[in-house]
Amino acid sequence: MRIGIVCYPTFGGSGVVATELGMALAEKGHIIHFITYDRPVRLRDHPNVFYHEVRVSDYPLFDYQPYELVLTSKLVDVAKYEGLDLMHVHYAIPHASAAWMAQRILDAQGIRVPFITTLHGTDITLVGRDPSFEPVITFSMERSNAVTAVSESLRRDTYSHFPLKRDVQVIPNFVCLELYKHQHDPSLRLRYAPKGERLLVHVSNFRAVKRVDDVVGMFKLLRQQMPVRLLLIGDGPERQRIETQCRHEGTCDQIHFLGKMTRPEEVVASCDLFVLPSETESFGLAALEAMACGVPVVCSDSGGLPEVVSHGDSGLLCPVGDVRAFADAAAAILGDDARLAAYRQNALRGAARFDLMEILPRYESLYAQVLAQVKA
Ligand code: GMT
Repeated sequence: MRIGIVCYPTFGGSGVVATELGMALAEKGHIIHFITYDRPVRLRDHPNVFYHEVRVSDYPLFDYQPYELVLTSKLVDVAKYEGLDLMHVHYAIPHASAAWMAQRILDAQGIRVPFITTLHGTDITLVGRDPSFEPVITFSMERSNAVTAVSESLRRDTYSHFPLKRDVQVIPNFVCLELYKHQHDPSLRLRYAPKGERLLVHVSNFRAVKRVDDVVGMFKLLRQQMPVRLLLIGDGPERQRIETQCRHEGTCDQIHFLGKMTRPEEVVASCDLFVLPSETESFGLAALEAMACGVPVVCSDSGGLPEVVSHGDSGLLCPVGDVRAFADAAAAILGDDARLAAYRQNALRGAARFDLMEILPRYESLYAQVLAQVKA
């Protein structure tokens, strides 16, 4: 199949999932065209993969550049000249409405190209709910040839936040287990945990919804119980404030800010525990990636996280905002070598449920279904 993939090219989970899906489809022989405003961070060179940049001009009349329109035109262009069989857009805003408009334009020229919308999280739970977006999101979901959500929780949220009548199919996020290794890197341990301390790690885009303050809060409580160090990977709006606070408190030798990384799993694999105290998380791809490295997870019991992390098995779930519960949960996992080893094994086993090899055929069969409907 010739598939056009639209996504955000940044470090967010939706872009990562879209990119890894495209790479895996390319590996299976499909021809994949990525259409977005920058090269997706995880995109690797492959003979079956092509990247089309959506360039927005800076015409002085526009206070706000019309990205959605330029994206639509690019979609029409790629669909027409590369002979796309279908478009798969990740994150509803503004990709679903752009795909719908492209579809209408192509249709007027006698070219039928269906599109699938994959909902990822904040497009439904935070941004999409905003009344200034709602009518467009509802409409473009209704008009998509298929809609998928990355967890049961997100599917439920979609129906509770939007007056949607159509079906939404759950296809969970995945991880390519082959790409992950489970060994500690001795040099990394020496750098960040030189006295054999337990090593905690958090990866996010440092938005308020991630509650990075709680990571630091639970860490401060935990270090009263055992020698620990914390690695914070990623960057975003909250980082500066939290880093400044750590400098004032003199904890820079214990908390390390590593910034954005293209392959965070190379660091995560050397850590003992992944912490994700998010307010809400439709799935929690970062938690799954940690599990795929054999790292157990302490996370909030909100959104789709309980679908990914099994309480008392691959990690522990805590109430949102309860830093004491997070610290106690971390202590329970880290306090004993044998228990930590068991959690590590369970994390690996838990991640295997989301192996790419299991999930990829579900997307392929959805594509085939949609194409068959359009041809019928
Ligand atoms: O919040 C992020 O980390 C970015 C965001 C995105 O769309 O790029 O992530 C959402 O999609 C991910 C991939 O499906 C999910 O794993 C995240 O849980 C989800 N984030 C939230 O729901 C807050």
